[in-house]
Amino acid sequence: MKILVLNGPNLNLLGTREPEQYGHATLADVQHLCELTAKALGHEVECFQSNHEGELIDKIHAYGRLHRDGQALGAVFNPGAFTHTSVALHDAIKGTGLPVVEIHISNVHAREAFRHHSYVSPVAKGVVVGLGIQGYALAIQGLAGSAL
Ligand code: CA2
Repeated sequence: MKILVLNGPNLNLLGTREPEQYGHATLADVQHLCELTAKALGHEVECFQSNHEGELIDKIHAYGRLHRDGQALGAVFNPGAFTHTSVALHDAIKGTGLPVVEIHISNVHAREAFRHHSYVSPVAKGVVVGLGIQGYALAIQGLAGSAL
């Protein structure tokens, strides 16, 4: 089955700045970790990153159709700063019924107050926060386990 690993705005900068917040790993390292994790569970990942809200919504719609047709388990989604602003992403996840595990590399609850609210969490199956890029692997395991 396919699993979408979806990353939102500025996550293409991983590993280039703010290592105290996000570590030294790059988005390519995240992709490699996700591919290995999914393969060990008998699944395959597609990794997609965009800085544009509409492109993230289009990808959620596409995977909503794949999920409905029995070809995708769901998505692991780090919406970046759109987490805290996007009713449109909330509606896309709710409207498609795509199972989504939300993941944040940093512990958003230990940071600024504006990062404490997520529009995605109420429509996510689960949330992984503050465990670094290892959180992506845990989110994949959670998604795969909850589909059993
Ligand atoms: O902790 C996370 O994973 C976040 O989703 C990351 C977002 C932030 O807005 C959320 O509140 C929490 C920011 C992603 C930007 O990533 C960068 C990485 C390196 C350098 C600059 C930005």
